[in-house]
Amino acid sequence: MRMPPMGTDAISVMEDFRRYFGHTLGWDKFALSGYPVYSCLAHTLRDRLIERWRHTQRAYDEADGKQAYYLSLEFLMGRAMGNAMLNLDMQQETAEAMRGFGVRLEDVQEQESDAGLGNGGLGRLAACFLDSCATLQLPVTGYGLRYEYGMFRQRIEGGRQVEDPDHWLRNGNPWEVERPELAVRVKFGGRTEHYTGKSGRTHTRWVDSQDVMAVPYDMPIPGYRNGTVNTLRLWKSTATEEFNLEEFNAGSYTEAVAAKNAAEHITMVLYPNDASENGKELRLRQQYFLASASLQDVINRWVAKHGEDFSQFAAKNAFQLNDTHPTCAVACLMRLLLDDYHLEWDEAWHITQETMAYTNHTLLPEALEKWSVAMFGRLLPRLLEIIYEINARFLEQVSLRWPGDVERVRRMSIIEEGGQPQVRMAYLAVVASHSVNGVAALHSQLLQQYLFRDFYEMWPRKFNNKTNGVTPRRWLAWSNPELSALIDASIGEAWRTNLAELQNLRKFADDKAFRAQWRKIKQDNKQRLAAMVQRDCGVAFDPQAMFDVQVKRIHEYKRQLLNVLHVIHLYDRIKRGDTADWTPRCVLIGGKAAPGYDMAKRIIRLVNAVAEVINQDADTKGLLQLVFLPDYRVSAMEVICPAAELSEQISTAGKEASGTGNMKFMMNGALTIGTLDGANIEIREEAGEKNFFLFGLTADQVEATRGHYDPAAIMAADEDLRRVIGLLQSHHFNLFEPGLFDPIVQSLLNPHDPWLTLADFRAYVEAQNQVAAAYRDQENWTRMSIINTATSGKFSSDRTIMDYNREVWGLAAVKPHEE
Ligand code: 26Q
Repeated sequence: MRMPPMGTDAISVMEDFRRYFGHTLGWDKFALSGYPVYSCLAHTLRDRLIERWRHTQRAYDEADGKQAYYLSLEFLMGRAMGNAMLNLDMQQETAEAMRGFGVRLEDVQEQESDAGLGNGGLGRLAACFLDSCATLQLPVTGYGLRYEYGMFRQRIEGGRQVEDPDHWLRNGNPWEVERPELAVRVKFGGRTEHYTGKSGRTHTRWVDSQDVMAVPYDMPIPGYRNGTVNTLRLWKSTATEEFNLEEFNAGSYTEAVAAKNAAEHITMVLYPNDASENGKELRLRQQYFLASASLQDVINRWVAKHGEDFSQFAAKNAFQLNDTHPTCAVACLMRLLLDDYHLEWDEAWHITQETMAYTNHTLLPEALEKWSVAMFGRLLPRLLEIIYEINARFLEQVSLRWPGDVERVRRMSIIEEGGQPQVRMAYLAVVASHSVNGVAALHSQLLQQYLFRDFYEMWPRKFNNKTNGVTPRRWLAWSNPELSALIDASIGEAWRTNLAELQNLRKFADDKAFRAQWRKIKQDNKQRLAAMVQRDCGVAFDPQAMFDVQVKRIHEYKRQLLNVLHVIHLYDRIKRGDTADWTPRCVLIGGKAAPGYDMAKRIIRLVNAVAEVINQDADTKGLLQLVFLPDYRVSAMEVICPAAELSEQISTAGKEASGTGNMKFMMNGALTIGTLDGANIEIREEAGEKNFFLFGLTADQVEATRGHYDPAAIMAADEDLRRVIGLLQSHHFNLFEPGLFDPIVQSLLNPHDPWLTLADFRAYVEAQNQVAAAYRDQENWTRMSIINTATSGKFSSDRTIMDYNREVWGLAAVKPHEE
């Protein structure tokens, strides 16, 4: 069907909006506010996306080139409306149209709830990657789960984190399109049996299974002003039709309803842990459900187009595993090729290895996924058989290469033997993939040195690095419109799709008038953040003070505690009257704690307790403020990162795989105080060491310190630290609940503290003193700020995706054509 292209001008927007308002959605004029307006505008914009979506998918189909699939249990998309307007280049027109109805566009956008289908870095990385793939016009599809409940909403009550369910779909989701006709069936439980096929060959089939349906919901992923719209396909679980019928006919009404319930449970809720909480059966169900549905979807399309000839499959398909979470995909693909299409093992294995690639996001041992063989076998009997076969063939290779080295074979086995044998998902991913990467240079190197040492020895060429990046569209163009306009006026607009162009800003660092404009914009952004802090914390931040920010998941390795110790030290200095040449600071800490992570929750209580004492003490006035900002999420970061002046990236060296918040802050002109960890190292390389506040042990020093770490000796040598710990021990911040923070103090003083927090205290305080001194010279600070933005080009996710594409996927870009 031929259709004229839809207008993107204000008049067209108004017409469509009016039509949606009056007819389709059936609201009357008294409702010209709030959610109805949002919904109608969303539909109006969505129509423009869907048109481009059709053209893009048609072009991909006709090009018949290789396609890639990004498999991830998390996509932390945030809001879609602003992104749609930005990428369609319809911001001005839409704002004008809304003004025509007497509505403020900003208010409309506030109606959208974040799509919070992720925990943190790994989920947001997936979202940035989709934006870059669409912008680079690469045929990449995201596959994930459509959780009914995303990341919980965080409230603070009496200083404590309270979790509220995030029922983000309550009002419907205008950004998704249900595709019931593409539903697939996913098997659970049952058993396997062998049978002889027509050709006389023996095959295996998975029988007596309890099946669940996977229904896809597609979300459009627009590229930046290029006509491309890619797809994020999210699966929802539902009960199978005939299973229902059978049960109902047998008269077991309640059993049928219960079965339906169990099926729908699978995609009910996102697990809110960004590490650990291993071994939960529902989590394995989720992982397998995603893998199975996505692979069937790809294979169904393949067979529809090419028949059962898989000889070109590996040349035309690539799967990227976002950590081990979707690693069942390896066994799912093998099963489909072996059992459903009767390929020989070697051919199926070749295809699997050629198509699978694995990205690791953590070295923390508690985050490495293992599944009990017993549970795995009960839930996924056929997959376990396949994994055993993969392992047997793999271990044979190991013993051929290292004859007699039984210890090595034991170490490298995908199955960890013992009382309760376990499937090691990371090893399965490494064995089955042709590419294994870490997410920053240091992290990739540590993977080769420690976690995957044996595997690196066996297959050095499999291992590579892909330093993370973030999309400059959302994290600069959208979040910081004023700064973007200044950059456009100075160096043109090309930076939006070629971030290296920001280099051209360097020369403006020495331009006094430019610096004044730069400062003015930061000031405006600080006002905006101050308003949010006022609304959400009831604290009036002084916009003249330095904005010092640490937002990320709460975890001991990220060392929010080190930040708090420094704040307490500043407070102590104020109380002692040691305030000569003081640099006023507003410290903001935000982030969610996994609901079962006791220490993280206690750290939140500490931040709030310290904040309460500091903010109400008259002596700190104009010198120091501290808040814990509740419900840190994507849309909050859009306000926070343009306003930050100091970015806290203070993890124990070797523990933060990359970090990506650090990149958003840098792009927006914040200076970093950080350890030599993750991408901080590369940020410092790009910015230059003079424009980065470095402190702390290196990853090597951290490892060398273990075993003879002596916090008592550090205390003995440091009067400031003794005073800070003394304040904590004397219950200065918890007079009404003595003992509350004792576990925190104990962990800091423990010689086995894995995070070596006190080891870095002195160096951190000294680096903070340098920060304070540097801030007093506003001209030079602004210079450094400009240089940070100017040198942030490397940290565009466009660069990361070009690296993946060049070295792992090998896709050709495809331009959509008009009908
Ligand atoms: C595992 C088992 C059971 C339930 C949940 C999980 C789980 C879920 C999410 C484990 C880990 C995650 C997320 C990890 C994560 O976000 N890692 C971060 O990834 C970023 C992108 O590469 C890096 O920048 C960060 O350094 C890394 O911490």
